[in-house]
Amino acid sequence: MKNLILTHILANTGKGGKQLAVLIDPDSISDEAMLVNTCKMSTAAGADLILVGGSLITNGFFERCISIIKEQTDIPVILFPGNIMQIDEHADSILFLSLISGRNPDMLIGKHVLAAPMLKKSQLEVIPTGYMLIDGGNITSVSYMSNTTPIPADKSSIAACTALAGEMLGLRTIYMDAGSGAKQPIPEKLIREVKQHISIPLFVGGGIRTPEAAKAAAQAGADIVVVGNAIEKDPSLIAKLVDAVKS
Ligand code: 1GP
Repeated sequence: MKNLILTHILANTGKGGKQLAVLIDPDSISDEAMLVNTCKMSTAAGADLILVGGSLITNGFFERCISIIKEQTDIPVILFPGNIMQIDEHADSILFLSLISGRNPDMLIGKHVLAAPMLKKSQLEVIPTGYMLIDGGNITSVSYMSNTTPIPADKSSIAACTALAGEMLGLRTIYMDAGSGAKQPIPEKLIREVKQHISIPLFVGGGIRTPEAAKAAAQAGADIVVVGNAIEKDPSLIAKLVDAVKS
């Protein structure tokens, strides 16, 4: 299986480079023009990655969403699936998420057994990822839908040991998420402690709404800062977020 995107992420992380990932939730796209605009803005701003996924897709726009993104931009498209229905081989790769902050066996391995044969047949690059939910001050869709309890935001050592165990199990990246629309983004102290314990790339997202918050996450140790909601509301923010993360 090709490893182009992970290799690129590792090369960047190895040099201390920071990346911005634009998260597109197909369920939040009200019209195709809006999606085309987000792709154009992402390309012009130099965003590094586009993640596609959501807790629930009710508008049937998943496959079409990916094909529009692929038509509009050369930025790598990574699936960030909320469930096993969100697999489309027109994307470039998939974060194969094991929800290691939770104790729901279905999210740790169960869904993966169902998805594995589909992924094996596809051309998608599979990136094994330890997915960790951190409490962002409100109950988010992902915590409700996954039936798991997030790690408390002031328990940095639990987060650090969880990420370390994920790396020891062979996972290739860690994604720490306060959940889409979190009241509070993940505290810098927690990001810093997790980063000190692992050597694999670290995605951080959830509740990041401003260039300042994106910069703070990157400086604390996030290798890839993920922003969704704020960009949906104002795509012109992408350029400022890219500048902030890379500055
Ligand atoms: C959610 O980490 C992502 O899974 C992004 O969150 O939509 O709050 O930016 P936001």
